[in-house]
Amino acid sequence: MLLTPIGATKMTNNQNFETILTSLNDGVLQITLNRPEKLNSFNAIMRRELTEIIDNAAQNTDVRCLLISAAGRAFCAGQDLSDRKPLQNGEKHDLSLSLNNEYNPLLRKMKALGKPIICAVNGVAAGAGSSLALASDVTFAAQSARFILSFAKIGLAPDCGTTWILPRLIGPQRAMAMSLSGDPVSAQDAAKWGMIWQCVPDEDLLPKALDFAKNLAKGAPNALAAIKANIGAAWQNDYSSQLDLERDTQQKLGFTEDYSEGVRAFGERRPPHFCGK
Ligand code: LHQ
Repeated sequence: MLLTPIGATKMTNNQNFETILTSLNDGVLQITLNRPEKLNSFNAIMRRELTEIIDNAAQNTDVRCLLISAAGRAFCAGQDLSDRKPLQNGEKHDLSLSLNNEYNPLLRKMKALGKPIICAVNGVAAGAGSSLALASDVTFAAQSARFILSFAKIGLAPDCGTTWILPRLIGPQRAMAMSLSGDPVSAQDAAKWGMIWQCVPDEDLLPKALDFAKNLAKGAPNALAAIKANIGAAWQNDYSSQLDLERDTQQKLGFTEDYSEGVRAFGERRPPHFCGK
């Protein structure tokens, strides 16, 4: 599926990113992986730039929601394997270095970011490309997209958080079969299994994902941050701790201006205007 990012004419690359396009409209920071000739595979520059974009988004109160997608026919083919050829002296790469120094910090930052990250998977998502989609908070995929845990095909095991997230989303049996075989899973199956939020017709992907993101951008930022944190925490907490966490969260949110505004707007039968306080 060939995609032109929505609002491509408005895309600003004022930070001079080499591998990623960004634009900020209506509170939505649209992030477009832009190495289509390499199927948007991750090289060191793209890892660094994506991390910088997440860092900047954390600081920028104009950014209320993020939307990650990609240019061209693929979403992301994972690690750029041309960077992984044996070194000239015949030595092998220590793969823990890029995981420890680049991928893992990026993924931790995505999870820690107090703003929702929407992902629109426009084509194949392989290896770390699948992991990126899974690490997002809400993932849409085009009907023609597929997810491939291609790690085993090149003699590796899934990384970038996949072995943690995937069994929790789709159960250990499906996660195991996907990981061992490296067989592609269609967007339709991914949606049926709960690996992603929705599979949509190719031409609807960006409009639907953007609509969803724009709606979230109008939401109460503290509430959205709390929802993201609490659903994330639920995977580790027991029931009783989660009840305590919900109580503490609701206490904090109950003191916000946005909660007062939400209740007032409900009474006045008008949309709320949330300010993030
Ligand atoms: C590529 C790539 C690619 C470079 C297609 N790199 N060029 C983390 C940390 C540390 C270490 C290691 O790994 C990781 C995590 C990982 O992500 S490991 C997994 C790495 N990714 C893969 O193994 C996927 C490799 N690619 C594929 O299996 C296929 O290309 C897919 C299924 C993605 C797409 O298949 P097709 O649609 O048939 O396209 P293609 O294979 O013909 O590729 C098109 C071009 O893109 C081709 O280049 P060319 O110059 O011949 O047109 C490929 O060489 C290039 N490409 N993936 N990862």
